[in-house]
Amino acid sequence: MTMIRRLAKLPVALLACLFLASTAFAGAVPEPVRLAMAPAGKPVLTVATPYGNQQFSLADLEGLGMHRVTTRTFWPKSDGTYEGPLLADVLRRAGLHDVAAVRISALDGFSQVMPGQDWRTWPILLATRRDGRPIPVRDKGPIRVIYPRDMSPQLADTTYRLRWVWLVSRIEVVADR
Ligand SMILES: Nc1nc2c(c(=O)[nH]1)N[C@H]1C(S)=C(S)[C@@H](COP(=O)(O)O)O[C@H]1N2
Ligand SMILES: [Mo]
Repeated sequence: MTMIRRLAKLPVALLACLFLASTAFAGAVPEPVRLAMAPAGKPVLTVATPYGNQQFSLADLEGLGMHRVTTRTFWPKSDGTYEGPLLADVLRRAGLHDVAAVRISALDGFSQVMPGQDWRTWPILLATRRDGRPIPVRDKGPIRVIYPRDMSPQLADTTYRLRWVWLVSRIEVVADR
């Protein structure tokens, strides 16, 4: 009798697990989102290509199509919801989608090389907003690299941690090696 009762509870437990799994991953995969456009403004990002520099304002970046992701980061205060264009779309606009790697540099002099495999594998955001609002420089904006970390356990690897550049100001091609 107790055995039968226990068995009867199994589907309930399974459903509860499915429900928890679905909420845990809600928003973990970047999705297109519509937001009021940033006003036209000054360039905030330079993309250096073999054919010359391309400048992007926040409005230019957001005009490429906004995506939203909710994710953990490596820094508890940074966990949350971000919106911005896909890095892949920005690089495509600049003609750099297929290059081997880029160097992403920041206003504070920090920079990291990101291999092309990253933006060709993952929908990485060049976030211009957090919770729908522009990100102030003191909060690591106005542009910040956001990996969709909760999409895959692979992205929890510390290899990726340094590539979460904030205060992004410049992207350039790294010579194929
Ligand atoms: N612009 C910028 N981005 C940056 C950094 C930085 O100093 N400047 N630090 C990197 C490093 S070393 C890590 S671990 C993370 C977090 O740095 P934090 O521990 O100072 O928050 O972001 C990375 N992105
Ligand atoms: Mo760090």
